[in-house]
Amino acid sequence: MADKDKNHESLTPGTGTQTLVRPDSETKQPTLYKVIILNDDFTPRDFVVHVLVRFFSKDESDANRLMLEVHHQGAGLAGTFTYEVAETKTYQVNNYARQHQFPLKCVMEAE
Ligand code: TYC
Repeated sequence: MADKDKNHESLTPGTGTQTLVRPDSETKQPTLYKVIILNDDFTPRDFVVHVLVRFFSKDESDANRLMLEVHHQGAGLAGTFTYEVAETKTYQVNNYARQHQFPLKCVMEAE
């Protein structure tokens, strides 16, 4: 208590910290980015499934479903993230595929 008085904290009710609150209309939501995985003719299906499990935390059956969707439709949504997370995942997947000499690619786009 003596310490608190020294810091004048006892003059501020509550926690001793202040929170500034904006009206909802002024609160900005961060822009989200889609990470889209693209089809190609060479990357093995199993490798795509493995990538979806490893980098996008899919379970095996969701990963398999998404892989087939991409295989048949050309592209598919791997996930939606903040800018930095989307950028990191895109970079990691493209590097990982290149290291294994597969042409698999992800791209990101603003939602
Ligand atoms: N089209 C590939 C094949 O036939 C499989 C594949 C699926 C590749 C999804 C990339 O994002 C992809 N081996």
